[in-house]
Amino acid sequence: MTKTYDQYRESTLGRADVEDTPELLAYYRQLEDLKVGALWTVANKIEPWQPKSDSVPVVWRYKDLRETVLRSVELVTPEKAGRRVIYLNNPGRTEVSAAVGWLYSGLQVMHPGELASAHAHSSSALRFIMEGRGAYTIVDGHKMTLGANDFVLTPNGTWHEHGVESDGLPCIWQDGLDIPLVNALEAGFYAVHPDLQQAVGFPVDDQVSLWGAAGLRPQNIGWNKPYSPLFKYQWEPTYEALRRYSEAREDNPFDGALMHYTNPVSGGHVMATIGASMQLLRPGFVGKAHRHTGSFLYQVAKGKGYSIINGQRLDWQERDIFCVPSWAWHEHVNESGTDDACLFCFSDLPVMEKLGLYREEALADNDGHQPVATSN
Ligand code: 1HN
Repeated sequence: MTKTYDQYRESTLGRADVEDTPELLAYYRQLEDLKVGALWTVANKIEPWQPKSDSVPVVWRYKDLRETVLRSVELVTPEKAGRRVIYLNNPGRTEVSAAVGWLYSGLQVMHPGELASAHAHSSSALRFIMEGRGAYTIVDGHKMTLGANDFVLTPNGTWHEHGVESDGLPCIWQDGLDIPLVNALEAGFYAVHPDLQQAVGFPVDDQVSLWGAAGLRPQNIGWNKPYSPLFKYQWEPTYEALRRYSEAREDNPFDGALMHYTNPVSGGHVMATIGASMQLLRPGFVGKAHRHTGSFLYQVAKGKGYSIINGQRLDWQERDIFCVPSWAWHEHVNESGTDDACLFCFSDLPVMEKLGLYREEALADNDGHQPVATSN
């Protein structure tokens, strides 16, 4: 049987183990002058035995954030701010403004009658609607109306803008972007639309009309862009699909009933760099612990429960957001004995998969459950 990475880890054999001597220290200084370095001085750091995330597990509770986010309406306008957003700042990732790993997230608020102008960037983005009425997003001339728990794409390179109809209610949604990743790759471009606002060129919600019927593909309408033509995934059919799935199959031991939002043309992830899923934890579900590569940001679409992440218990309820850093042990529990819980999640899974970096492991000890070190 092959050894697990954990079993190899104890050995120092074959690892860099060079002690400093005055000659070596002088040599290192010479190397520095030449803008080079000796690999053995950094090898153990740059080649970790296994992923060691700088991100820490965090839960952002909506009851703590909501009022603060709403207060920004009194302080700045969307015109001045560009986007009126309070972003999630993981204490281990403040230098790159990431919520977890290479993913950015924030809460954006708009009042009825407000508009945020059109722009485009190399980052791919998504929105998950948290509350309000009358919100819309326009993506490359396609206008979409948005309600709570709807999920919308604004892929890499598309012109996009948002607003709330004058007869709506204040709206708050979660933005998710791959900005830290695109910046790390030094590949980011950004442009403001020359007219500040784009024209709506199609019937409202036309992409949903064309591409949103499960199992049906429109004749004579092509799509060859590297992201899903179905820009909006509505809550009701998503929840219905999850309920049917959970009636048709046993739970997955780690995730209950989990479905990926997909590109209806390819069957693959919705965008090249960001994937998303919704999972249903049936009443009383107690998941087992596993870990995998990739960074994951969850929003509680429905219900109440907790997750244990690297031994830390994080309690959550509807609208709370929490993160699972790469290679962190995690297990989810639905605390209700009567109601299901639903977790929306977005991640860099498409990147991990495409680059051949996805790896997954179940916790073998203790019947698959972590000891809980701290509660939060
Ligand atoms: C962006 O385009 C939006 O379109 C929100 O609403 C947040 C954060 C950084 C860069 C672009 C939006 C953003 C963003």
